Amino acid sequence: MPNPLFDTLFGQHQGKTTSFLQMADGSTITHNDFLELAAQYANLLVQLGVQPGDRIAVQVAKSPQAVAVYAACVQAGIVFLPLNTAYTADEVSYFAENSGARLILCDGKRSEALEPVAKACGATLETMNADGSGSFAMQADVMPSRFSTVERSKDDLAAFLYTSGTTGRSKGAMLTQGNLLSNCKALASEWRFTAADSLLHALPIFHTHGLFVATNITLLAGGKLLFLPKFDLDVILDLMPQATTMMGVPTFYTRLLGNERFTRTAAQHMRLFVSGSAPLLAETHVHFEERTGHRILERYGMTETNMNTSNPYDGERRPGTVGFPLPGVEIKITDSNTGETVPQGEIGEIEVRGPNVFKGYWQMPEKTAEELRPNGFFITGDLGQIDEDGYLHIVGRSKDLIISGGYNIYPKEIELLLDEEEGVLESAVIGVPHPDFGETVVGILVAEGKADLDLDGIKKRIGASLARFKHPQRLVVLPELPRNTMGKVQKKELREQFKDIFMPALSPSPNAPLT
Ligand code: MCA
Ligand code: AMP
Repeated sequence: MPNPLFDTLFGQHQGKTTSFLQMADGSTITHNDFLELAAQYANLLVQLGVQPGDRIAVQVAKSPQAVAVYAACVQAGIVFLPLNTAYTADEVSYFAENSGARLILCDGKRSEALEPVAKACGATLETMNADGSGSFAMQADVMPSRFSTVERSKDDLAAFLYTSGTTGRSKGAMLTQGNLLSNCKALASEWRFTAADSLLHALPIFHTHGLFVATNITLLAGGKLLFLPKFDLDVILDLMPQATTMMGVPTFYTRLLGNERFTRTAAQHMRLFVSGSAPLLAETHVHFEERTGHRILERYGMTETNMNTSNPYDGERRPGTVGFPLPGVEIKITDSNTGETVPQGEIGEIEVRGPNVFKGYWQMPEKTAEELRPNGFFITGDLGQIDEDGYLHIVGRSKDLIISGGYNIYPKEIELLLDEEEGVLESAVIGVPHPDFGETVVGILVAEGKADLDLDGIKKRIGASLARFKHPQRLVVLPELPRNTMGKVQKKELREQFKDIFMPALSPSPNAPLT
């Protein structure tokens, strides 16, 4: 049965004994062994009552088995919904309930916390531990290692990825087979991926970057992933001699530059370093070239659109820019009030159209209509400018978003929790520069009357329902928030006021109490 995504990424490797995944200890899994495991999983999913079009919520550690769950979903026509392992039970509860997940797959250590979540939304709960073991593997073990691929078309849904919103409510971005396939085809070709490539893979696989970019491209090209559970500088440097390419968020590259083992010789044989998910400072780009002779290739994407633009493989990779639209993708810069294209060189809202652009937000037609125009252009919430040579520069964001180490954090979600705290009149959450994560979270509080705020207590209480990476690194009390004449909080002023608190040159101890 035709299933474009499965056939192109996975089916083409049936019977091949070439290695697909290589672990840090040198052990490998061949394409065929991987596909047999995925087929067992697909058989099990069907037996568990999961049908084509159903969603399964997957919050498991990065492992070959976790990738096989993704492959099984594609083969069985099930919508794959990966979740950050840092999410709390409260957060998972929202995603499971909102998506109507039929099954929740989680680490055994989390099953007690997630059992009530599964029960509340009528989902089955199965476990998959970091080593692949658990109730799912146990049942899959006796399943046939062949599965009759479920027919799908390119317009069928393949995955849901939740992205937070300015209102604080996460939205399920519906991605079709065609979205994922068109994008990885464009990228593999632009970045010249072949079966000879070995990609150093230290990104998480619950986001677009690690899954739909790094993994899909490698599958398409028939190459190998040097598959690491997480970013560990020493392991990366140990394995680099075996790699040809690497993809990472800017934090990966600043951390590499901070290590003296990362030399020109260490990187000499590499073919390509790609950066994305957050702005790569032009300064990092320049230091990287000085150290290694390589120019990092920066690209720009979003959960809703996959990748939109890329610096050229052969031409000039221009620091501080995200390059040109990918083949088949259109970019325009518009006036946010009128929606009209602005004159070349001017700053405006970045809009994107192409086969990469998602189908809409799950069960949120109004939100979809706000961001996806009837003519197919998606309003990204990023502000940009196209220079005279056609390179896109991202100059800011019209959406209130913080990107910390490549993870997106929407201030509203944290502000809603802070505002509920006793003694807090109002709050504003901002992102400030951070030497390792690029940006980090600071919460500004205004107390009610003369209330004496217990900042440690507040941190602890709001932390209980927020993933660790969203926790404010600092809470600060101000007598009032700056507002404009319309009464709107001026976050720009706050960002300016606190811009140096974590930057080493001006604040030697980022943990020093703020007065
Ligand atoms: C970990 N921590 C963080 C972050 N990561 N805090 C803020 N921001 C983060 N990004 C916290 C942990 O909770 C922990 O806190 C402490 O830092 C150390 O944790 P550890 O696991 O050791 O962290 P790490 O391994 O050093 O992780 C940093 C990292 C990681 C390698 C930068 O965050 C990472 O892999 N980021 C990549 C994210 C990504 O793939 N983004 C792509 C999104 P404590 O010690 O206090 O408990 S896709 C996307 O954006 C679009 C589509 C695109 O264009 O790609
Ligand atoms: P996400 O919601 O995780 O899909 O994050 C998408 C956002 O990450 C974009 O809207 C941009 O704001 C940001 N982003 C991704 N790549 C880049 C880049 N190369 N430079 C600057 N921002 C980026």
